Amino acid sequence: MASKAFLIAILVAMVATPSLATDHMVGDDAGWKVGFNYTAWAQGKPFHVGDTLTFMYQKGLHNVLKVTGPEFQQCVALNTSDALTSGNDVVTLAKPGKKWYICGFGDHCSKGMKLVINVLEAEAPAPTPNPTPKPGSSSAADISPFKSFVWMIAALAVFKMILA
Ligand SMILES: *[C@@H]1O[C@H](CO)[C@@H](O)[C@H](O)[C@H]1NC(C)=O
Ligand SMILES: *[C@@H]1O[C@H](CO)[C@@H](O)[C@H](O)[C@H]1NC(C)=O
Ligand SMILES: [Cu+2]
Repeated sequence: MASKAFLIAILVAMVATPSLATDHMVGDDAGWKVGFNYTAWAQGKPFHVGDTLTFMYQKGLHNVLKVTGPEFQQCVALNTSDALTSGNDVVTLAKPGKKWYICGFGDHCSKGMKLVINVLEAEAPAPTPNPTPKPGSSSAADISPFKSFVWMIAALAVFKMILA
């Protein structure tokens, strides 16, 4: 019974489109520091629900505060109780919309340690690339042979379990 449930779970997992979550290393190699332009860094990068932001910095020299838009504009954080301070802070983007982050140390925010991003809905499955369809080819060509194969094996396994 348990293995049957397990196989069904595998099937469900295969049907559910895997989400392609991305980890965004804030500032790339520069990390989280003063004098870096995080607006320019974020420009043109798509951020989606389920993605993560990683803030890398030397612990004790900076932090990461999630703030509101007005706080971001003024470089103040009214509520610092949720400050991230590990130096390797991973933030999961849980909801769509604008998110603002600043560093709460000294004047670091006004010296560039401020990041605003716009989080989009979870990424839709990438469309199957189909660059050069052969004229007259059937629509079955749209299904990847590997996927069909995996499906067949899984269906056979489940069938065998049910009969057993
Ligand atoms: C940061 O980059 C953005 C976008 O390229 C630009 O508009 C802005 O002026 C820059 N800020 C600073 C402080 O250089
Ligand atoms: C600060 O944020 C924490 C966590 O989000 C919240 O529980 C707390 O009530 C907030 N405090 C104030 C003064 O807003
Ligand atoms: Cu700082």
